[in-house]
Amino acid sequence: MMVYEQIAGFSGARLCTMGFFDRNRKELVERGLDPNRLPPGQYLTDRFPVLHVGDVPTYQPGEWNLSVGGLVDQPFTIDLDELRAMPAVTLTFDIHCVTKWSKFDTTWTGVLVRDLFERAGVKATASHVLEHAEYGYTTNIPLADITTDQAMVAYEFDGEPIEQVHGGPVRIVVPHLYFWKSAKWVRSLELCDRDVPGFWEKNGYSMYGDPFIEQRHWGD
Ligand SMILES: Nc1nc2c(c(=O)[nH]1)N[C@H]1C(S)=C(S)[C@@H](COP(=O)(O)O)O[C@H]1N2
Ligand SMILES: [Mo]
Repeated sequence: MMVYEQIAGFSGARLCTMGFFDRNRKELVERGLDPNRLPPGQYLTDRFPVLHVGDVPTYQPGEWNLSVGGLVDQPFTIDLDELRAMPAVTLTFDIHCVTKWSKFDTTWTGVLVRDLFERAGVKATASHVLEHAEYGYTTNIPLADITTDQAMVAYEFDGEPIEQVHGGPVRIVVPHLYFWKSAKWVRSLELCDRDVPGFWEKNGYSMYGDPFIEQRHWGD
């Protein structure tokens, strides 16, 4: 398995008696930021690390589409133009990767997942969602966590189309869970009546992934 990870500027070296993480947290306070925004065991970066398994898809935005299916009344498939025609939200939030970087105030534009689900008509038996992305990446999430007023199918970052390395043309963004729950290059959302482990979840990562209580692995 090939995991591509680019975390510039992080060496983990101890430059003084204080460890990297303590120093990073101290700098955050000095910058006037609320330290409670940084979950335990995380460090703040101003960069935007790129992290994924395998290759970056090479398709053109016109070739992309998204299916909503599984336990819904009206399964449908939507292309990028149709997605862009839906009511959009632009929201700013902090993101947290299980490899310990956090980034504050990232701004995304897209459609709330719950608006897509409303169109599909979620059956009463649905309790979880499996996000399916290009090349077979999957991640599982409770229905309630992907239908918040923040969870979105995003097509812009900082007012520009999402770069392909960051999941463009379209990715999921669910800010309150570790960022592996936010599938890049998302292609379908499957409503399920049980919690089915996705790619990292099968490999020992938490079924839920709350960064504020460090639910990194099974049993956390
Ligand atoms: N399709 C796909 N989505 C993915 C991943 C992946 O490997 N494949 N990695 C996840 C992980 S672990 C993280 S931290 C974020 C990274 O997003 P970024 O590269 O835009 O920072 O994407 C998530 N979504
Ligand atoms: Mo991650």
